[in-house]
Amino acid sequence: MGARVMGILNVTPDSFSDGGRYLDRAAAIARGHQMIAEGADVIDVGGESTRPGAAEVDAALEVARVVPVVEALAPHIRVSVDTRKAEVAEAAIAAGATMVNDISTTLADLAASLGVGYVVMHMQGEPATMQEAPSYGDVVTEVLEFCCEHAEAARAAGCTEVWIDPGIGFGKTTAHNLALLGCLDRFVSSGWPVLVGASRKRFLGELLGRSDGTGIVGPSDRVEGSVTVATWGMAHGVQMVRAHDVRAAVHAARIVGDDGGRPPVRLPAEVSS
Ligand code: HH2
Repeated sequence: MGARVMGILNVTPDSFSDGGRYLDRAAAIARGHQMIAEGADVIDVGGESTRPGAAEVDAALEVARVVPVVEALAPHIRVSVDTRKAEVAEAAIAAGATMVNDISTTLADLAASLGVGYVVMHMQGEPATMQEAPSYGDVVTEVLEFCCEHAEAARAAGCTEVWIDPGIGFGKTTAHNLALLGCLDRFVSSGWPVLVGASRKRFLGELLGRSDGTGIVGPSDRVEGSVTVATWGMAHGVQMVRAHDVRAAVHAARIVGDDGGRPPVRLPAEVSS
């Protein structure tokens, strides 16, 4: 089976990759069913972009975007809600979501009291300004300590399912992202289940653009890079990847296999014999 895949479904006009594609409710629900068919384990429904520079969305608008989609998909698959707002998380849970993906690390008490899973993600600053001047002493140690402290606090608050996520691209330069990805085994060794979301992010466009001299490549040209990073993560024991391209991520998870792909990556019997 391998690592789990969390499919990304942004019901927003402005998300950096799928913005505007699923703002229409029917289109969002159809995409959700497509991701189910592609093998997603969880669908992460968001009603507010948190891309660099994004402004906050009013809670009522976010609820109106997210709730009907959660309601339609929750009978068919596990749904998580990607939000920073208690009001939105509560409404999504009432509609069937069983996980809170909280980039602001403020909703642990709520997740505990409603008995749902909780994701602790690291972010330096706020989306509106986080990419202006990200700065760390030792990025890996600082992000890992942040994740573990918040995960402990969430557990102390009563959460029984807590994930940690280094927050690729959230107040981080390309060098910071690469340092974190290079040390995922330290996150895995913490004992908390690790989620990584690098899908189609800008640093991939920078790395690809640099190598062929054409500048930063756009989100739709970052699919293979996303699968590469997801595979890397799974091979280092990451237990869930957040992905726009669900089919590709599911295939990667199947190839890497059950044991987190501890090297060497497993081979099917017929290939290894
Ligand atoms: N990345 C994004 C949003 N939510 N949650 C977790 N746990 N980890 C991530 O890396 C993460 C996240 C940003 O990606 P996306 O949802 O595609 O874009 P946008 O914020 O523009 O809607």
